[in-house]
Amino acid sequence: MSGTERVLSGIQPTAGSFQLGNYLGAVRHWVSLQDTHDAFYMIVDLHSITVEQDPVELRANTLLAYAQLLAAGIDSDRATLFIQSQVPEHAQLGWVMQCITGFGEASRMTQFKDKSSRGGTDHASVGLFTYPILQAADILLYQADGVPVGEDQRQHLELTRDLAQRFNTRYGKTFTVPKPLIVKDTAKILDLQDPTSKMSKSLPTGAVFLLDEPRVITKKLKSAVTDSETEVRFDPVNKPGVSNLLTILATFTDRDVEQVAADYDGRGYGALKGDTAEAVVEFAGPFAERVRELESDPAELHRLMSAGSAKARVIAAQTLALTYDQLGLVAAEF
Ligand code: AQP
Repeated sequence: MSGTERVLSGIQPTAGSFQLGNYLGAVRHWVSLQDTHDAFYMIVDLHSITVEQDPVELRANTLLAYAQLLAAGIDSDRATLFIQSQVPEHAQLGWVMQCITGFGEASRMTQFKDKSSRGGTDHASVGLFTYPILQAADILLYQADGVPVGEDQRQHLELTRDLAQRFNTRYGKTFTVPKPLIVKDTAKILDLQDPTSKMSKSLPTGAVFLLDEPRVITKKLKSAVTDSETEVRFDPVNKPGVSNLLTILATFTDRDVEQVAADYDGRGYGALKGDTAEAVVEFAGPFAERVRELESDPAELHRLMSAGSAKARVIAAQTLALTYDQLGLVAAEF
């Protein structure tokens, strides 16, 4: 069902599988949002190339990401599900947005600082630096009213809002200024080996991948870093590792996290880890099976992708034409 408010979100094809955080913090909510909103979801392959990708893997991962979104419950009839690079207006509006962004303003984005520090700022690409500006273009192209954001994306959405307002003030009303969509129970899932940082596809040692074999998932959860105490308590500040496991278990079993914590009173970390692994495997097993089924028909996946991108492009082209016109760029008459 299409509602009146439009939402937009995206995921990078940076690995062969989504990790637990991508699902619990984002994709799971996208599935519910398609019931109440006019939903646009995309595989942001242009964002993924801000760090070097192997072309063969990127192609395979893009197809797999699409299959995973379908397997998770995104309905390509209800939501517009598409590939960013198949809609050239993203890169075109991205350039316009770069031209109205201050260098200092872009320099304040903390995610660039985090991600570039992994390999040293000198080795980071300019694309990684301007990533949030392309993200602004992604959102503004579709005149999205709301963007479901986790804490890590809040600063980028603020930049998007500033850029939309700046453009509208300078050149006349062109863009909808998007609002953050606060989704209830948006969990931030932490790295299992370093529970002070978030779980990430690109940090595989501490990540649980949904398409991993059940025994790998179980092993990773059972060896999650906790602390030297024995008491199971939900306390994200002092017990991030234990609280992370509680969050994962509570979300998969649809229960309140405090209630789950109470169940493990006096039972120790081993029981918590075992049950969390079981709950994740119970979801991941059938999920992986659905993905394999979808993957076995690549022609159908390509057909769905192209249809989604064509649908998205109709709106993107309208917004870009309006933007160019407002800027004073002369339209061709061919
Ligand atoms: N650990 C997490 N907890 C909650 N939400 C998360 N997301 C990612 N990690 C967590 C959310 O997943 C959506 C898609 O993410 P993305 O692929 O576009 O980029 P990302 O945030 O950079 O995800 P990764 O897994 O960490 O990828 P890499 O390693 O490639 O950078 C987003 O909505 C994000 O908030």
